Amino acid sequence: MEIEIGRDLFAHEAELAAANRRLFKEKGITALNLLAAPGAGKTSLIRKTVPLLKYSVAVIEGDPASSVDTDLLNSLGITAFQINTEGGCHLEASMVAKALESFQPKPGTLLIIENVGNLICTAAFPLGESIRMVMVGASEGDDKPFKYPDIFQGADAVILNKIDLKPYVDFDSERFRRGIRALGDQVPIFEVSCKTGEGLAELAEWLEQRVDQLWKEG
Ligand SMILES: Nc1nc2c(ncn2[C@@H]2O[C@H](COP(=O)(O)OP(=O)(O)OP(=O)(O)O)[C@@H](O)[C@H]2O)c(=O)[nH]1
Ligand SMILES: [Mg+2]
Repeated sequence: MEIEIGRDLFAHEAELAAANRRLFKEKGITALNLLAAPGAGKTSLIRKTVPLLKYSVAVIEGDPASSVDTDLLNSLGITAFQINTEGGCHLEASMVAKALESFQPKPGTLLIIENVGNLICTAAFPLGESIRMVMVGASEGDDKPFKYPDIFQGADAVILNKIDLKPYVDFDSERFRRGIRALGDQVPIFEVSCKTGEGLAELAEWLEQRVDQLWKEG
């Protein structure tokens, strides 16, 4: 019986995600779901990468509480809207749809959705995004792909952040890459540092090409 309930829940979430996909299309928005553990550097990535992009960007920030990240981004001139999950460990498609009733990015916008910091629950709740990026901070350890495989499934890009810390935290990039490759696909892996800026230009270039391709595909 419990399995049935779980199935119904995930089928329902998949329907809501599909409805969001239609909504994004109607509004002319490309949505990107940014997934990572707390403190991996999601907001840092947004603030450092957005100025490198040719697209108009808007951000939805998902956090259990506070508007810290949204306030920071808005203060930097990056349009951001806060969703508080009131303690919830992930964003849901319905929360994003509701946010878009009051937050109206203009057509042609790349909408970056910073999900709640979490490597487990966020994997199970699609938001209707067409780009899914998963980020790990080097200080979290090179074993994350082995321990949290679900979050990496279906990712369009994997980002290893905080590479400036690699020597101090004994992070083995080869082991990390083996873990990703063991999941069976050839997803691009970008090594970056939001502190030094290393690798961000390559990531921004890849993202622009991906968005261009999605626009062409309609
Ligand atoms: N050394 C180093 N520190 C970084 C890097 N990127 C981010 N940080 C620091 O890591 C901390 C967390 O960064 P955030 O960007 O707030 O991380 P987040 O994933 O948005 O965190 P939550 O929204 O709380 O889940 C901050 O103190 C950043 O300055 C990096 O590349 N290198
Ligand atoms: Mg953040």
